[in-house]
Amino acid sequence: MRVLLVHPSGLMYSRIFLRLEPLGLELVARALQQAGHDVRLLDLQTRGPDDYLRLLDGWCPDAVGFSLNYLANVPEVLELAEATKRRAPGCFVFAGGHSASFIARELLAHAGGAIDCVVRGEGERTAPQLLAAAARDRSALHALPGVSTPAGEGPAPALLASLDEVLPARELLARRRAYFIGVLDPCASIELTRGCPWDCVFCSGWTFYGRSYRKVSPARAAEDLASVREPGVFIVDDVAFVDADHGHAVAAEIDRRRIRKRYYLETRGDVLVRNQEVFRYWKRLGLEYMFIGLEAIDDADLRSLRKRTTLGKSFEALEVARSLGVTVAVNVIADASWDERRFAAVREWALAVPEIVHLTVATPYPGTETWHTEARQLATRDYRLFDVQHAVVPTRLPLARFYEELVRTQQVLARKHLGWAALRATAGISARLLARGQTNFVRMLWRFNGVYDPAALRADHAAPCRFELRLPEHPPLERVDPARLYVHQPASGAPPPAGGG
Ligand code: B12
Ligand code: SF4
Repeated sequence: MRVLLVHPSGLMYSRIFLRLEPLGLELVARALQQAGHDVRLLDLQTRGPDDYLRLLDGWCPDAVGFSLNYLANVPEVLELAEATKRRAPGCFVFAGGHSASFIARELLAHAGGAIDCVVRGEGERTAPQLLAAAARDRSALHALPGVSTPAGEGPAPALLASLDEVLPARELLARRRAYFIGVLDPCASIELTRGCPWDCVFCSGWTFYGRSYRKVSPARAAEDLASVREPGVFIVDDVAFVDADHGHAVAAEIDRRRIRKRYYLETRGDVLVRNQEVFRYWKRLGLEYMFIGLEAIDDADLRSLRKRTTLGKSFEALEVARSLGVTVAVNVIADASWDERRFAAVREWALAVPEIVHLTVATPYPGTETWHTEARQLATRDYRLFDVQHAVVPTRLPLARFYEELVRTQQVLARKHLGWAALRATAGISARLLARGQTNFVRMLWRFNGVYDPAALRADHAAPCRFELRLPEHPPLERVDPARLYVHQPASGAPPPAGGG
């Protein structure tokens, strides 16, 4: 079959700080190639909808698969699916990815026949099975594990036994130089582990994989990395180096093969404190940027998010990170209940620390516990606003005022590391990048005010809305049974220990 895989356009956040390759889709692409399909990949983060329609009309794929990791991309994918069926009624349209997996049934209902089926969970095994079955008979697809169609839902998909079997089809992506994060420009992505053993209430990273945690073998990780041409590498793991021995083994393999890259990774503060040595090793290998999910700057908030760590541990982590000499970015989650004083306190704190501080807005998502405890209070159900930059639950401050405070705070934080100050601090790097024709980083330094604008954020709430998120079918719950949220059911019922108290 001719199969076209499509990643939707980038969200607000990625218009400034970064744009990264769709690694999940590249893995699905390789698995489909291994099953004998002719596969093309189109990334609408770097291309326009016209490019999609041209490819659809010109190449005439037998099947089109959309990646839907982000809830905010749902309306775009629904409209592309509708356009696909209008132009090519026989084309088999399917969708998969993180968010699609949690809202499979409602996605199919919105699509009204424009999406033939949704793949829940990992796509490497299910997508080839699905297309093989679709080539024979499209009427019984809903019996397959991890597949939902308007006719019904197959059982929960099994987790892949090994992450080593499929390497990403990176060569299928044109415009690879468009992918970057900060000064890592251009930048590729790599996965060393999959899943997370913690269980924060606002996060669906752990419920997707049934709170499992799996590792790529060091040999496979190094082989993948050796094939990467970009000098920068984004490690997509939810929490890097939870298992220090694995982190060491991968580093040793990379070291042995003399692979030299510059890395960005995300981790938890308590993991960094506990496993300092492995981070030091990676620093020697080229670790430059680290994102630590701080989420809150007071202990009561950390407890309510079930972060299973303390503020003391977070601050200790910042000390460790500083001692390593890597650039650190942290995230704080702004709650709808915040007033002017709270925003001011965050600004004050953020200006006092040397780290880059990001501020996102607390957002209940399908697949999270907060979705089942708080979704009923939503102020909007417009998918496009579920991007952690908009307030989707009622704010204590009037909404316009909330956005003014939010953007003011973000501006203060951004001024620390964007604009002239950053250009001065990174003058050498900027000049080298420009000389190589890499302009993503330098352009990023100027984009902030064009993208973050309180009036525009407010106006987004008034935009006509065709597709609305469905609420849970039950009243808000006091407690949620996590297993009911899982996309993949882990082999053994018991989750691995998360540690960190
Ligand atoms: C890396 C990452 C990013 C990268 C994006 C890279 C990219 N271009 O895709 C960056 C840093 C840019 C990013 C940004 C954001 N992210 Co992000 N991100 C992740 C993260 C940590 C890992 C994703 C990943 O690459 N995994 C590895 C690959 C192999 O897995 P995968 O993509 O899921 O693909 C597998 C399956 O999903 C499936 N699959 C995927 N696509 C398809 C398509 C088909 C057809 C099929 C059959 C199967 C299939 O098969 C793949 C192989 O098994 C996830 C958390 C997570 N654990 O998933 C959050 C996550 C997806 N991000 C999230 C959020 C909120 C954001 C932001 C909105 C945050 C912000 N601060 O503004 C932005 C929005 C960016 C945008 N879209 O423009 C949320 C999504 C919430 C939601 N429900 O919408 C997640 C779940 C984090 C969380 N714990 O809450 N993110
Ligand atoms: S530690 Fe990070 S990835 Fe894991 S559950 Fe908490 S927020 Fe999600």
